[in-house]
Amino acid sequence: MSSIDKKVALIFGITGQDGSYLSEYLLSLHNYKIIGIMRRSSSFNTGKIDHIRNKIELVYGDISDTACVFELISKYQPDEIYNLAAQSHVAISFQLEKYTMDVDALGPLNILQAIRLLGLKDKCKVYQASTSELYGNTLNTHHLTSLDEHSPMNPVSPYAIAKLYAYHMVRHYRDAFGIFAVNGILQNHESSRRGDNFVTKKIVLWAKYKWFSTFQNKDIKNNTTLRGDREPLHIGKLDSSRDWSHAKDMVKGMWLILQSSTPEDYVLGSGVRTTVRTFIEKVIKAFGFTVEWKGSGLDEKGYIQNEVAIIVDSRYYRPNELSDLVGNPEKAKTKLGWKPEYTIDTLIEEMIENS
Ligand code: NAP
Ligand code: G4F
Repeated sequence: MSSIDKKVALIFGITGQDGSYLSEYLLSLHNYKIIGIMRRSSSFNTGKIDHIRNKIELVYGDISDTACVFELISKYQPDEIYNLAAQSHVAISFQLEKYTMDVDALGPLNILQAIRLLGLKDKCKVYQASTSELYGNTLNTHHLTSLDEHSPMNPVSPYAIAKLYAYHMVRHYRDAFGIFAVNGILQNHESSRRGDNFVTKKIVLWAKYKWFSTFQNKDIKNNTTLRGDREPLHIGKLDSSRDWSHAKDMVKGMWLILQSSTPEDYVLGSGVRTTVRTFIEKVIKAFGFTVEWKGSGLDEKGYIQNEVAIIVDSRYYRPNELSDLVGNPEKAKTKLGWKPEYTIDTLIEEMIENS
């Protein structure tokens, strides 16, 4: 296919976990020209996309800079925009309230306004990275078994409040101006490319590099000992649960959502909930060991071979905790034919192998 026939995809947030997998996925389809927007940073931030750099075009930009967003959209006239850019850490949003609002709420507005004011309504579709955080503790307060597109939204963090504004703006632009703008309401998704300070990656990095010592062999279960210089894991709420998928499965869903004949919002997730405690147990088991828990609350500790390995630490508690999330992806499965390939166990395997 010649470059003239290719669709132009503009990806905000290309240097992040999802941006890197989405780029790989679009490249595998062979009919996309990919323009990635990267932020200027004091050290290089392209580690997750360096392997595909010669197949994509990278430009500097910032989603909170209105003129910059207008100029980029005007210059590239994209067929599809994927907005994955965000201050994406929930706990940190309690310390960066306004910044999180500028990037996560007003950033998407810049994109929507540009499409409208540049007259690109019939040319350009836009995907907004919405989140299961929008629901807050609705599962508990409304006695629901899972979260779908109609579940009440009650955000409990500055991050979720900012994302809720963007979610509604996307729907507003769709209804008021006829723009093909859609929300993917995604449950948590992880991988070896996950940021190091999200809980799953933090646990995997600790196990692999701070507690266990593995030989250069794929059979880690039978080739692991304890490190001589091991350090315990400091962790927050052990009994919070999340619906963890692999990011590779999620980016395929993002693309499917944009290919639909009608613009609609979709929930993506595995439909399986796992607590932080169980995630830790599964990771430790993958190394061939078991953990024994003693105590409760802030006094609880995890022991491996009678040695303190996990310490509950209030530094990782949030001012307002979202304790339970599990999605119902039935609409995406039925209407889009979306089908995830990873399970929680194969996700953990991939994370341990490649982190
Ligand atoms: P991530 O790894 O933190 O990536 C975020 C991306 O946004 C990075 O490329 C980052 O650039 C970029 N970015 C941050 N501020 C920006 C700004 N002002 N202008 C332009 N780019 C900016 O997040 P992710 O896990 O891939 O998630 C992708 C999106 O999905 C985010 O919007 C997140 O909120 C949302 N989401 C994620 C999950 C999940 O479980 N992963 C679930 C639901 C929704 P740098 O590399 O320079 O930092
Ligand atoms: O890994 P987390 O920081 O992810 P969280 O807060 O669920 O947010 C992620 O998923 C959202 C979708 O639901 C995205 F919108 C968002 O951008 C991000 O990708 O924390 C998961 C759980 C929480 O309950 C947290 O309190 O783990 C608990 N936790 C316990 N100890 C910890 C820790 N979280 C972190 N980051 N670090 C801890 O030490």
